[in-house]
Amino acid sequence: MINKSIELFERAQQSIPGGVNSPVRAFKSVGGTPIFMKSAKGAYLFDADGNKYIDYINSWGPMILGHAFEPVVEAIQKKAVESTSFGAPTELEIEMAELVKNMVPNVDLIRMVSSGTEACMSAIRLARGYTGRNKIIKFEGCYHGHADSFLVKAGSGVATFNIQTVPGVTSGVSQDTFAAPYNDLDAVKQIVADNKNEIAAIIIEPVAGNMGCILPESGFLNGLRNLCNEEGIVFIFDEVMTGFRLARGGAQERLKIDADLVTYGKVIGAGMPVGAFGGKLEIMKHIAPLGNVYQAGTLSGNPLAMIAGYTLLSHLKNIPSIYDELEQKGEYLKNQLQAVLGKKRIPFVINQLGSMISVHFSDKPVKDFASAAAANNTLFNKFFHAMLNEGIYLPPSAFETWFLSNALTYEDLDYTVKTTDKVLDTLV
Ligand code: KE4
Repeated sequence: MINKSIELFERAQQSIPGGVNSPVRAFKSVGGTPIFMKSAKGAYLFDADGNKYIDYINSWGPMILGHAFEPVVEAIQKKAVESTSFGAPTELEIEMAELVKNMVPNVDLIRMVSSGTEACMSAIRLARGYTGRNKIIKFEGCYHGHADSFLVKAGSGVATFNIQTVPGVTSGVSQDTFAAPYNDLDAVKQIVADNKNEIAAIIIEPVAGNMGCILPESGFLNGLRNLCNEEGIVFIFDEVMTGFRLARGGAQERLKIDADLVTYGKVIGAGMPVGAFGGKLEIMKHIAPLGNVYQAGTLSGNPLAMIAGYTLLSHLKNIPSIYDELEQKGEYLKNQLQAVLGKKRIPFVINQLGSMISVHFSDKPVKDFASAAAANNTLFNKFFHAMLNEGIYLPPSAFETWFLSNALTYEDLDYTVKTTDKVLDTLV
């Protein structure tokens, strides 16, 4: 029973576009009424009607240790009474930058912003300013936020709503963005060869999470790294999802590849608005006020956001067992789902790395946007609602990764697997 959500959704649409402040929350691709949440604690969400859900979205990534993690809540409460913003430098921002540098060794300088979009947008501008080149390469199905340059064959909500070209993005902007298939190194090499000395940056989700979870094939990222070295292209890892999640040092540590610039969001803010971009001094020294690549933000380094992120990152840094536990839970969920799905008469693929996982009803590997789009996503949409009705909150789109929090118990995981087994029998 979700009468309150239905009522709130009606009301919300009178004053908010589509009734939501971010399109992916609208359940447009899966259909039905978005669930309005009232509170959350640990691995569980509680909606406006009092229903409880096991959460596999975790605010699209930030809640890696679960909702309302006490140390973070207490830190915010304590900091709030000292003012919520100064618009002036603070020691806390230095401590936050030093903590990130300690966790991510190849970052010499890091700039805080207020969202992943801002981080990626700024990183691209910096790469263009540093190289003097205009063009960028991204990958079909990857999502780097809603800055104009990125809304070309993007993932997440752009893919979910099948928006081929986003109105308002001018041809002047989109002509400088090339999109190659994920895992297709030859396609990237061809674009670079056709645009010799014109490519400023290649930006990639090192493990993609915006077309479901899609892993880089062996040699792909190293091939891009070598290509960038040979061609003087800035290699940007968009770690808004993977940062501080796949390892303390994120995908760079996990996959043992150094990018030139790296962007962060989500976990770095513990659910408060924080993004960041950082990298080698050689490049970062071009950012204002050091250099002339202008980038700014009234609330960048905001004390509440900083203390939230600093508190969460400190836990992740100082309790290494967290990553082992997340690893084991991700593997366990994948193996158990594999076992129950394997007994069904439906083709499926499970992609998983650490605490990122997705299920695709596909009879072939899902290794790029085309194969993710070719899966039986109609079945996924029915699966989504069947799980939701049983109290399991999955991302409302086949073009999203699921995120595990370390607050999930093995009972939660077992219930998820048992419910998957049960609902699929009713759907196929
Ligand atoms: P934000 O501007 O939404 O903080 O971050 C943009 C962004 C950048 N890079 C990656 C890899 C991302 O996944 C995101 C945002 N992720 C989506 C979920 N697919 C955010 C959810 C939403 O749009 O509401």
